Amino acid sequence: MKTVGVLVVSFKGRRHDPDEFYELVRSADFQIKFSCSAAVDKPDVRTYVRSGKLQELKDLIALNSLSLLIINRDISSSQHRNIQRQLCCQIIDRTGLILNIFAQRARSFEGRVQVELAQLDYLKSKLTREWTHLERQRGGLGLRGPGETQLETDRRLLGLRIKQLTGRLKKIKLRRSLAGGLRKKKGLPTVALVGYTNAGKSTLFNALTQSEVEAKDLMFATLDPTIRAMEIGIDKRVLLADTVGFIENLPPTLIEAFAATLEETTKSQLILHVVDIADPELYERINEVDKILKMIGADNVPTIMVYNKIDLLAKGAIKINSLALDKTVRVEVSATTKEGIKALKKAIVKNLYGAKNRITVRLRATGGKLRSVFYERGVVLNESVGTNGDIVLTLEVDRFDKQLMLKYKDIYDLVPTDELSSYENFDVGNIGLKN
Ligand SMILES: Nc1nc2c(ncn2[C@@H]2O[C@H](COP(=O)(O)OP(=O)(O)OP(=O)(O)O)[C@@H](O)[C@H]2O)c(=O)[nH]1
Ligand SMILES: [Mg+2]
Repeated sequence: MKTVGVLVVSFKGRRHDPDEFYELVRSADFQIKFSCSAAVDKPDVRTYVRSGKLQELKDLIALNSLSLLIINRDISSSQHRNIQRQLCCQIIDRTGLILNIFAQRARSFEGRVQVELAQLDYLKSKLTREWTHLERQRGGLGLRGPGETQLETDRRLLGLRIKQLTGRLKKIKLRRSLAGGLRKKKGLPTVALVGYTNAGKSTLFNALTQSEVEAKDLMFATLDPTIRAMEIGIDKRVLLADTVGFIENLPPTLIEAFAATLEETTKSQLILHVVDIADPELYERINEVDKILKMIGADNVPTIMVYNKIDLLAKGAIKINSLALDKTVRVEVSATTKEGIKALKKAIVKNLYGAKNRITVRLRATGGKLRSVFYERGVVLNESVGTNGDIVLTLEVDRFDKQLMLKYKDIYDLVPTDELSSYENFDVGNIGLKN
């Protein structure tokens, strides 16, 4: 484990809790030798903190004979360069730290490509005249184009690699969307676990699917999405996706690189937003996650708020029900003791499938396939033959069946029946009633 020094910068008049940052440092497998804090009005343009602070840092670094300092903020390339030069040690800023963790965690091919892409993007932003790392590489390769300066060469090489990786990601994404199409054909809806890092998504995933994916008291323990089937009631299976956790000010380069993975969330039929109920910054975290969901275009997916870790609350403590004012569906669970898991499954069923409605449809000549789909899904109550030889089916369908029916809306008619009330409930506009 490498030992490091950390610099915690806070802005005067604004509260800052460094715990999350320490957690990040620990999650990157670094051991903190010293932590030095600085309160500033605004960052110094050249060195982020004042020269007095830099001197203090220099002494601490020498005293502990360290070669790495981690800063809890993002700094510009020139600040990076200036601080590095003055302290004579390597500097990592917040985005660099998060990228570092992601690089350690990436297992799948896609994950590794995504992280490398984000790293290159980050490097590009830090690429300055002083950048020497790539220069050394180039020396051996002799790739400089005619009339190019070193900096131009480096930029060009980075650009090439970025282009190559982006192309690769596109291919992976295509494959993923094909797989997604296959899943849809099987008629299984997808439910995505989403939430702040360390909220307990993977533990909950294991509890819901009886699997054993890695769940750890580390930030960003999960990087690659995992999808498993989950039984939720008789004859009902859905696909559950465990996804990468979010964090405040998630570096944009990461969001971009992970867009394909995050699509799992955007395209899902239901989101389980997992929250650590024992987290003192609960509401800030919820807001942060909502913000990112919006950014990736998943804010319209129906959501259940899952308040996890209720075992950590003292018995009789005020739970979220009396605290939260929003109208969304809420369930309280403990992924470790499994309390509330049944209620959660019920909420999922209710949310995905909704109430059932009875409808009658008349299939046209081409409707044989749809008839077998109905039978496969077990929604047929009655079948008869209409006057002109059409097949007339009475069905009991839920919201998910209705979505499936949309696909076939050209090969059947809804038949008006006496049960007008259930007809109205059916939300016919949605599936294209022929009149
Ligand atoms: N007491 C208690 N601890 C829990 C519960 N659920 C999860 N944890 C713990 O919380 C920590 C984080 O759990 P994970 O399931 O890895 O969290 P995650 O949301 O998947 O985290 P990332 O993948 O890092 O985003 C682990 O140490 C779990 O054991 C719970 O219901 N009660
Ligand atoms: Mg996880």
